[in-house]
Amino acid sequence: MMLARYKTVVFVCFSVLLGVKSTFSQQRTLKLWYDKPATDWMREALPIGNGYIGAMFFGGIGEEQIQFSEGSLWSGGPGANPAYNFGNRPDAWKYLGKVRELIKQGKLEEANELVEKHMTGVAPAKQPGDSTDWGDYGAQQTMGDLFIKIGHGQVPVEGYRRELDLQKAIGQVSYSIKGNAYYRCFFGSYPQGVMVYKFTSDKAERYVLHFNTPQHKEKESFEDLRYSCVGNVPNNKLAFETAYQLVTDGNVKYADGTVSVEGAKSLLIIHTAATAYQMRYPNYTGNDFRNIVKRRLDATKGINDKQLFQAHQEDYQRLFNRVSFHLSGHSADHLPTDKRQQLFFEGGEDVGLEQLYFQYGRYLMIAASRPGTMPMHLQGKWNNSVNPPWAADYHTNINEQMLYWPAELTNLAECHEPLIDYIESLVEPGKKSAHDFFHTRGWVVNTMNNAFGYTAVNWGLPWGFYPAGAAWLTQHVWEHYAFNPDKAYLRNRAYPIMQEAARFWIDYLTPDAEDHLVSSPSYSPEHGGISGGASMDHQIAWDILNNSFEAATVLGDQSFADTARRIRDRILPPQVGRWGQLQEWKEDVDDPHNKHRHVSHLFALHPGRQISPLKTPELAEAAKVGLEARGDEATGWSLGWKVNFWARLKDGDRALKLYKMVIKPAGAIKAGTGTVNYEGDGSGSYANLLDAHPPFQLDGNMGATAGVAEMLMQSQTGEIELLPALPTSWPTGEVKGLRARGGFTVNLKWEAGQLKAAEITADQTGPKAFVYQGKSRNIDLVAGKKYKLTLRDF
Ligand code: FUC
Repeated sequence: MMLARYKTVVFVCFSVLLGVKSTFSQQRTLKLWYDKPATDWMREALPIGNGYIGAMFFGGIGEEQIQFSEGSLWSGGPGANPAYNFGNRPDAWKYLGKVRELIKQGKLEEANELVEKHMTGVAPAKQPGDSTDWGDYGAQQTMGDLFIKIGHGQVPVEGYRRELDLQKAIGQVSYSIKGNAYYRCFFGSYPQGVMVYKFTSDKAERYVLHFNTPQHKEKESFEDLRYSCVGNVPNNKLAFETAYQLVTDGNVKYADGTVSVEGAKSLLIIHTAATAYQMRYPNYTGNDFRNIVKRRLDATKGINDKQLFQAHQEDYQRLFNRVSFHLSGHSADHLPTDKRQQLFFEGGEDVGLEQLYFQYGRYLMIAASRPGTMPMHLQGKWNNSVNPPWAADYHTNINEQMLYWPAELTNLAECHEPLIDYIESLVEPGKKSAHDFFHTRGWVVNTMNNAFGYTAVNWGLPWGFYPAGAAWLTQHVWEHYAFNPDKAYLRNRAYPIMQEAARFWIDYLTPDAEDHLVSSPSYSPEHGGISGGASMDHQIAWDILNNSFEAATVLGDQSFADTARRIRDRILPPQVGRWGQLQEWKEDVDDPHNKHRHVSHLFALHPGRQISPLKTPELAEAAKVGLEARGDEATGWSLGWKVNFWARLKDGDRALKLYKMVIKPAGAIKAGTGTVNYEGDGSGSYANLLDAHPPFQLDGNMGATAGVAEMLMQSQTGEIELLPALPTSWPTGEVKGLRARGGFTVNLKWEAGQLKAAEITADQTGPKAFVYQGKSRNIDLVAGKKYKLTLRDF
């Protein structure tokens, strides 16, 4: 340890003397930093969070703006409309037979018309006077902004720096005015359920605090240095409280919602918020939010900011430090992140930025998704609007799942839990939707899902028709077990959800002329129209039945295992078409020039496991043909998905090319407009490294982080494959703490493009196969004991 530190110091000194930048990664800082304040929320402000609350700070000189949102603050649901019925249409299923018949006869237009008329869900209803876009479907809501005016005002400052430190999960702003230093520090504490904002200065300062919100303020109060605002969402009257406790050496006054602090060298703001929302069908209310706010703030009494910080550090680093990732090569940490990103785009080497972006995904997940909090939505937990793009909801035709792809792979299993809770909460409303629309057992969700169990087919055709969303979500429920084999979890929580998701498909699939089971009506997400036999449905049905078969086998439920396997094996297998492509539909109608962002028919390659170069090389080749044809350019999340596809196809260089396209400045190719763009113009990442669809969607960040893990290790085929898609420009590096299915923690070191050492720790005793460059090696592992593999072992 001492020696390592000594070497580091010597190396840094040498580097400085020689005027070269460090080529070894240990000194890299994992910081995003800028030399000016943010002026744009989406592109520049920096995200912090405590799982419950997502906040963005701007670092303005004369005024700090902290915008925040609590994950459960939603418009819509029963509170917005007493007739809200989760979108369901109880008679929809009566048209299913006719639709199927029309599809069989090739009358697709008529089938589409019938589905549109009778089998789509109830559109969002608006009450008189409701000015929101989403009516009783609702949208995730901003809670508002805390503005903090600083006495010195908007004046010239020296040495301005605004940063986000991923190692510590803190935001910082520093500068000086005529030799007097000013410093701000911001962080979110999950254990305490609070956000902490600290302002200090050499010179006593004046601060004026004001909370602005587009929601309805019912009552503001100030007592014992505690500000509170109780309010509600105008659309559904969902109640909330946000409050902050001040700790300061200054004099504090309160009048009309404004708090002023005079003569303070130190101002500590401990902030929290909660809502009446409860994730419980059918009412979704009843949370004792006022008590929660009080309890959280009372619990910080007598604790100083150092102790708050300490508790946050311990909590955060326990998760974050599980994975380290270092690449040998040039790192431009000395440049502000926006400049660095631009140079990188222009072709400058910056493996440090590649490391940073990977870890940023992990940081964002820890900040946005912790046990007991809402699942991440399209923007994670960060939303500054009452009408956010796509309602900032839970989209299940790719986005919600992608948000959680890195959870298990990058050793953040706990962060997966909010998604699993959410999935569990969808089963009951989803059963009603399955019954009403399809007359089946089991449960469904469709394309867009809200916080209030809207599991119906959505109100627009064809985009809203997507019952496969449930089985795809359920893959996460299974994977949580696959990575952390805990039979009690499997039996008590996962299996019931899985069985119900499988039952929908057991009932829904129908035999074709060759006696294969096909999905009809079906729809390949946001591409084409309703038809019979969209490949993605078959692949997802295969996945849930395959996973259910394995789960049933583990739990000794022979009868369900037999059923799941029998149905699985009758599903129409992936088809290869006339130009060698994996078919998107049952019919060989794919257009080789089509560049659509959804690459749904490659689900079986990723995140599924039906296709792999190792087990099904011909199908993997057909997937590659299809992927080549789609091209690289795409919206943010689609680029992220393609990193994963290429990693699974073991083409590390192509995966890295796509990864770089995710990181490139958004709009670097054509001007990003900040508005929705489906063609890929303006995709990449903003200066704050949040991914641009455009606009901002967090799924691209998470897809990219997962993609890097897939480049370094894979375990979906049963073996653990080491460095399956190592790019040539990452010749030397090290990753520690990745997780593999079966419950393994893996550290990898490589040099000159070759494996140097793999260190494996198993959660459970048993044999395991490891693969490196096509060669396999079996080891008998004992739980908790470290095993080392080197190049010579293969
Ligand atoms: C899916 C995608 C869109 C967008 C939306 C939030 O429907 O097709 O591109 O990402 O989700």
